[in-house]
Amino acid sequence: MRLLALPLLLLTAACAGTPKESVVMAPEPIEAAPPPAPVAGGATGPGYNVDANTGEVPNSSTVSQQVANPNEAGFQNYLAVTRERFLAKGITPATWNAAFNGVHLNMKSIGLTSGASGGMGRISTYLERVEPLVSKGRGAVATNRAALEAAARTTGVDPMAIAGIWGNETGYGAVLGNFYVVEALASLAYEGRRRAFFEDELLAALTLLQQGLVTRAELTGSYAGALGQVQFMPSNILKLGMDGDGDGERDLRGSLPDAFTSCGNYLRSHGWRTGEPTIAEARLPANFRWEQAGPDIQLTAAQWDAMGVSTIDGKRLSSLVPADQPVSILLPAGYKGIPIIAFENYRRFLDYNPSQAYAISVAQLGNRLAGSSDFRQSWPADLRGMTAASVKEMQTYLLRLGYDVTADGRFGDKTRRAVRAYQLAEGLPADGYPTDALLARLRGEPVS
Ligand SMILES: [Ca+2]
Repeated sequence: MRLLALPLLLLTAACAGTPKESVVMAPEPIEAAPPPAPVAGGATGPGYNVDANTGEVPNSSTVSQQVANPNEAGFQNYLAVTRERFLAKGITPATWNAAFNGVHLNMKSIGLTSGASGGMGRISTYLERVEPLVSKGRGAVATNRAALEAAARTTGVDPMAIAGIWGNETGYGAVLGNFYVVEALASLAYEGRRRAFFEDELLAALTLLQQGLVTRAELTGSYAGALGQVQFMPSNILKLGMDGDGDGERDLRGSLPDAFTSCGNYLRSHGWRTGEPTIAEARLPANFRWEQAGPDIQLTAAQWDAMGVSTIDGKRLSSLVPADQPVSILLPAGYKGIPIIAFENYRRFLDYNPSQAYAISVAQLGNRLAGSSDFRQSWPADLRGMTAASVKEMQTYLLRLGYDVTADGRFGDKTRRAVRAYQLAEGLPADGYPTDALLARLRGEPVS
């Protein structure tokens, strides 16, 4: 995708702490995360919807409400209102003034966060990035092995899982982002679709500043406000940031031990299971029922074993994780592509960034850095996935046929289930993976 440096920059935005409902930052996910809450009401007219008499924002400004026409005057009005609320929450005027001196509405942040959702995204985009990150990562890992292993000892998280996140988020520290995150977060909060989320992060960023944990210059990061080597949102630095090098400070930008330990701490706090794998290439039995695949379907390791599913090396799943662990089989490119076993630890990467493609990419990079060979099965030649417009058109047809979908152009679990049901009804391989050929069938075009 895009320019060389841009993929990393886009990836950097959607990281630690991006909640599940996020769509704004998921970079070309295989399936877009669920859509944001519907915009309530919607601002009318230009600018931020502030009552002319009272200067107050209707229904409290923390209510998500998309501003129809973001502009500088509206932004400054919004800041004036927000300032008062933040001072009531303990931010000092000095902190606020220092943080907001010279801050303007950043339309680039808004554009980048709105543009990266819908459609199916491309697993290929991620997979193409894995191999270069493997070769680059070998050097980065060798140089920093002691710090990675120390972080692993402290947190119980696989050091190569941490390296996989480090590589994917910032190219091993090469691309940390150059947005002033106070400006980015304030702009995104003002824009309104996810106001409460970005206001919380803005408050956290100002708290970091006020507590002297960062300088203003150090609040430089992604267009969506993520910071440092492993791209933590400010609230996660406060909650989960750790001092890995023992100097008493949590410096996730300048200190790799701090960044690695914090990253491990994030994964641990979300339920990382020490010593267990994340993903493995699957070998499926000839009679595998495609409708059992998908991130929304979990069977126990023992159940998959009983069906004859194994790793590509022939290992039983219950030899790798407890027999009762819920496990999914993923088909990131449909039944013609490579089947992947996704264990519980895989889901910790989704906690970091709710994009299946992202999580597969991180997991595979970690596996490769740990010495695994590349996938042995092959991907289909065309890995493009559908555009948002095509997904929307497909959803419209499915809706007309009575399937439970929303015609929003986003490919999530609901659409996956509808596609699967349609495929079953039509006697097609029910992998829940829509293609342009499926859309052609729905249109009534001749099926090749
Ligand atoms: Ca430190």
